[in-house]
Order: sequence, then C-alpha cells, then structure tokens
Amino acid sequence: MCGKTGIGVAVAALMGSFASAGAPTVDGTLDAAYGPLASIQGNSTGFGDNSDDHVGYSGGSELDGGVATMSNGKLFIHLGGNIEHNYNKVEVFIDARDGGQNRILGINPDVGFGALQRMGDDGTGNGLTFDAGFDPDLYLSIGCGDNADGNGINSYIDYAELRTNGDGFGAYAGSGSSYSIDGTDYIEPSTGDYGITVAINNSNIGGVIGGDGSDCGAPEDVAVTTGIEIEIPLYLFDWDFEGLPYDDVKLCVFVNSSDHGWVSNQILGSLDASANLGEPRQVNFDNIDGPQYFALGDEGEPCIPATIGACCFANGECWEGVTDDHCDTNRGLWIGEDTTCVECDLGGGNDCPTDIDGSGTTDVDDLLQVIGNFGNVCP
Ligand SMILES: [Ca+2]
Ligand SMILES: [Ca+2]
Ligand SMILES: [Ca+2]
Ligand SMILES: [Ca+2]
Repeated sequence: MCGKTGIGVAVAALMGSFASAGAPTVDGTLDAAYGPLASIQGNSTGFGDNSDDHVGYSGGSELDGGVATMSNGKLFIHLGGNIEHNYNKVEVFIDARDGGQNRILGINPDVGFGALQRMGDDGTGNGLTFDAGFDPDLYLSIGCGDNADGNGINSYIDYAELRTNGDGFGAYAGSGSSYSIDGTDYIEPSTGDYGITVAINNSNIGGVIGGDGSDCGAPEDVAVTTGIEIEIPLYLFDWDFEGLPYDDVKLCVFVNSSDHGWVSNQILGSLDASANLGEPRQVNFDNIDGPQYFALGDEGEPCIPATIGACCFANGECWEGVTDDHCDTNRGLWIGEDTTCVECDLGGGNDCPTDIDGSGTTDVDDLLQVIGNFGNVCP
C-alpha cells in the first residue's frame, strides 16, 4: 500500500481541471457539485416503498437517481433513494480502467460473506454479466442494520478489485452510522483502512413507489436529494501504478438481497417496467433493453411517474398510491387515478351501511328489508 503516494501526485494534477466544481461533502445529500443526474430510475421498486422518514431506518430499498463526479483524486457518487435496514445490499460496480470483468468470475476475493462468489461463476460458466462494453474493475457493497441502540443504523462497507483474471485484493472497508436522538439527526460517514467513505441518509419517502411497473425516480426533473453517498480514492483502481487517465468512468448500481442472492428491479441505468431479476448468476444485462450502467457526464432521461390511486379489497382493506397493475396483481379493485381509500365502495364496505337498498338515505324501506329478513342466519 505504501507505494500509492506517488500515484496520488499524478492523479491530483489530472484532477485540476475539475477543481472549480468543488468537491461534494459526503453526507448522503446531493451536492450542486455533481451537476444533473446521470441516471434516473424508471421502474417501481420490488424491494418495498419506504414510508419512514427516519434518517437511519428504512422500510424498503430504491435507487431513484445516480450521478458521479471526480475531484481531488477521488470519485464521488450520489445515489438518491434509500436502503432497507435489513442488510439488503447496494452493489456498486465501477469501470474506470482497462481490463475488468464483464462477467463476474468465480475466483474473486471473498468479501461481504461471499458476495462475489454468490453472484459470480459457480464453475459452470455462468455469473452475472454486464452490458457489452462495461467491464468493471472495482466492486463496493453497502448494507445497514439496526444499531441496537434503538435510534438508527450502522452501515457496513466491503470492496474488492475485479481484475481481468480475478484474484484481486478485497477487504472489509469500514462502518458508519445514521441515527436520531431527541429529534436531532446524526450521519457519521464510514471510516476504514482504504480511504473509502460512505454516508447514508435514509429519510427519502418520495421517488418511485412499490411494484414492478414504469415509474419515475425524479418526477418533473426534481431529484431525490437524500440517499447513499460514496467517496473512493482513484488510486484504488491503479494497482499497477500506471497513472491512469480516468477519462471514461462508468457505473452499474443495483439493490440485492442481504446474501447477494436475489437481484431487485432497482438498477441504474434503469430497467423498464420489470419485476425483480432474481438469481444473480442468471442475470445478463446485455440481454435487457438499454444500458444498465451510466457514465460520468451522462444526463438522465426524463421520466413519467406511474399513475396511482386507491386499491380496495373485498375484506375492507385498502392501499393508497398504487398502480392499476399492482392492485390487480394483488386481487384488489383499482378505482382510478388520484383516488383515496374513503372512495372504496364494495357493497358492504360503503360509507352508509344502514342504507341497505342504496337509495341514498336510510328510510323505512331499509327498515322493512331488515324486518323481512329478520331471523335469517348469515354464513
Ligand atoms: Ca453530499
Ligand atoms: Ca474496466
Ligand atoms: Ca419511494
Ligand atoms: Ca442492457
């Protein structure tokens, strides 16, 4: 590790042209220094829509938008959204140099409890495959769980090199925390041995909704400004001390289950109206429309929010803010755009239950119906 200091000088010189933009602050909140979003989510989340605005706790995971920039020899990444505090993972793959692994090999370092082994080739030639032209060189995994103090979460970061023929270096890269005490929020970015820093602000309750249809992570071009923010020293890519140009940096980011074994539908670049992808070794982004990666300097495509309304169920339950498709899948009755649960009317569940004949008033005709049926045993 001691030889890396020399490379830092070359990197610093290169990065001079970006210095005027300023460096983002790694606190989980989007900075102006990033510029416009490079990638915007276009798919509802199959990993739960968060409704808890706590800075640490989150009841779901989504990636509403992504953007990255370089400054002072570091790569900064902001991912708008939130990650459930159940150790589900945000998997970050970065292509920043020649070589790398277009398909995750079976001979990578064991980090994050077998992360790359779970996603990579199991010996049969499978393994998660990226779009053609995306050959990541570095992997980062981020998860979080309850901090046991009852006031927030601790985060855990792992990283690994993805050398062309495998067998790179990898290690646990530190821990941070996000919590709230007496109404004051605290976000402590991770610290570790490799200069990688991650901050999580899980307070987002906007962005995409739950489901597997089309949606928009930045409706009317307004980005979700809180989420996961990452700082990575560029020298971590330069394991042969070559003085790399870093002139074509691309990222693929997705949410995965806690054991790295079930890929969600939250990918940046986005899928289009897809369910969760599932088994990672079978995922091949090259067979899915559009690029499942984005580059520094890209500008995300504007997107259209899902049409949402109330979903009424025969048992009297109701969900608000869901799509027609999602309601239908769950055997509910979707009652139209921007409707709310008070509008559910499923016969027995109407808001005037004593108006038995539905005439609009409770009157003697209703009473006669009751008397006529007096003594009936209902199932
Ligand atoms: Ca920030
Ligand atoms: Ca590469
Ligand atoms: Ca959301
Ligand atoms: Ca693709």
